[in-house]
Amino acid sequence: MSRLDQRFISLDERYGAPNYHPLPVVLKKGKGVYVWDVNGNRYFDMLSAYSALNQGHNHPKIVAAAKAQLNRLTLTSRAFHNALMGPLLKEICRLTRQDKAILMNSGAEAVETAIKAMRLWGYQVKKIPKDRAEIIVCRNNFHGRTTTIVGFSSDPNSYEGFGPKTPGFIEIEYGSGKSLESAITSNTCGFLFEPLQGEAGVLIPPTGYLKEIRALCSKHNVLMCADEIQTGLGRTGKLFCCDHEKVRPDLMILGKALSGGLYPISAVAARSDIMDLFTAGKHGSTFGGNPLASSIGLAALKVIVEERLPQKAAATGEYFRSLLQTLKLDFIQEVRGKGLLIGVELKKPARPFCEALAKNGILAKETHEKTIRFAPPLTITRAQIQEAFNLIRSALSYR
Ligand code: IF1
Repeated sequence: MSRLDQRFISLDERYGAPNYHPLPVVLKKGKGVYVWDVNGNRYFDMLSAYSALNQGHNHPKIVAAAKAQLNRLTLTSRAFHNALMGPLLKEICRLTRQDKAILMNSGAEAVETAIKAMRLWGYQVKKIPKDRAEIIVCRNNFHGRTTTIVGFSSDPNSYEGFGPKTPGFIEIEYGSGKSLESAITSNTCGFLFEPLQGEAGVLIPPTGYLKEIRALCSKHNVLMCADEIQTGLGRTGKLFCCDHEKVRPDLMILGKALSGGLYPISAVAARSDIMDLFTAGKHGSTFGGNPLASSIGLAALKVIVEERLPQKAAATGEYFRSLLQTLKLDFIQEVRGKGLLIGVELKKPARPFCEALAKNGILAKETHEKTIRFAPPLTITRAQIQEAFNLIRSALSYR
């Protein structure tokens, strides 16, 4: 670590809450799949801000849209209309094949929005008795950090010390249709799930699970709500992870790459009979749907579609996984993933390996102690994958 690094790290440690345990790398520039630290060293970004940078760092088209809008109008107030929110809502609806959408900022806010929508629908449409609505969630879920959301997390590190938990959430086993069906009651309004569990360690449910839960939700009049914040917008090799089984949820939650990493933008898209329940005053946000966010969101989606990023992720992801499978190292338990969301599960703690990777020019982060997650921008080329793999191989073999 250089003295320059140490200067910035000391400031973070002296003045910041210690709520992260970052690798000792201080970044100051990014372009495409690369980032540079304050000493001028170049790295492959294999985390992509947890999939917010599917389009790569500083994508020129998204940056241009943002710059143009910065000089025009950034924020109005939802008390008035603006000329950019509508086009973004329309594009989100077209891509998700949903009727209506609502714009928020962070992912957690969009999850909260979906929870409110499902409860409203439960009371007003399904006629669940007052304050009795239940939402089913999965063990090892990750949906964000608000008090309500951490209250239904099964990770003590997320919820311990933040009680009392918000009532009305029922936990089931992930990947089991049986577990879902046996938890449904007449008070169940919705089922909130990740089509692939990211934070839990890139856990892929059994084939047919998405179709099965779609059928169960329809059969029992329960809203199916997919959190595609991390898996959506191309990451897993389809535009949405639910597309792998041609399933359309009743509500879809988007975030992260909806802005290409420039700005926090999130959304919930759903059927109009659900979304129309949000009448005036029932929900809102100062910044949600503002002109700057809308212009960035439109440009970010355009890049995903025009550059065929889902198709690219499918092909380069398969190539990357096949290279990783050739690593014959006795401490590797499993290589798994979908598209460019890849987990390498080790038989021992992953942190020292992530530190070794960083020294070799690869930025990746451990998840759940023993899994290294590789999730580069979807713009990464085959040649870049090859180059990155060589660095990964030498870092892992050397340790
Ligand atoms: C952290 C993980 C990723 C998400 C899903 C909602 C949200 C997230 C499926 C909330 C956010 C983040 C947040 C970040 C770490 C990160 C993460 F490691 F925790 F699991 F991506 F892999 N639903 N995920 O993945 O979105 O409010 O943050 O915008 O909290 O440290 P947000």
